[in-house]
Amino acid sequence: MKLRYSTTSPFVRKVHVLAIETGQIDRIELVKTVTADPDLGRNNPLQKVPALALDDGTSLYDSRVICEYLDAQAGGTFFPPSGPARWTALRRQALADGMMDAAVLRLMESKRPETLRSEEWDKRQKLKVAQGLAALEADHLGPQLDIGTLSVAIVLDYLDFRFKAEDWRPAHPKLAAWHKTFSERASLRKTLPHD
Ligand SMILES: N[C@@H](CCC(=O)N[C@@H](CS)C(=O)NCC(=O)O)C(=O)O
Repeated sequence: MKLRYSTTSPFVRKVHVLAIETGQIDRIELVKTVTADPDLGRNNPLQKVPALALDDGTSLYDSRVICEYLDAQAGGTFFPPSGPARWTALRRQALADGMMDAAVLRLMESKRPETLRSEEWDKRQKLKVAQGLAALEADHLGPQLDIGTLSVAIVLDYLDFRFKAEDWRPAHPKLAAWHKTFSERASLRKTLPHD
């Protein structure tokens, strides 16, 4: 299997951590890919990373699908079977992914020429992240590792990586305490985002 990846993408990092945790990382060739690479379209018509090229010539995308595939291959427990734990994990993943989308869009907007940037657009994305953080502060996150808690830890690290000046910790003390302990896992430490 070949994983098209970047070292900055929080979506890629979900897949990377899950592959480490389920013991499959050695079976995956990591192919560093810039999203403008025309070749990426062969593995993901949406031209986004992560994309996983399987040995049978087919490809999987996006991070949600790849994570569930790898978990199923390994008989893992990242996606709890049907029941309340499953819906909680999937909801948390949806929230964290949505916050990642909003944060990535903010970053892209900030890179446009100043005259083209929209303050209104930035405000809309910022609101999603702020409301997401408030929802996570009110959530009862525990020590269990599943696709929900993994995605939450990764979006918090991404905010630290890209928006260091907007520290989310003071207004979200419970979330900050949870993150401090949870992010001690070796797989998370090993995959911290970097340029
Ligand atoms: N929903 C997708 C989102 C993936 C995504 O947005 N990846 C970004 C990198 S962080 C990307 O490739 N962006 C390029 C683009 O949007 O053209 C997933 O979960 O994999």
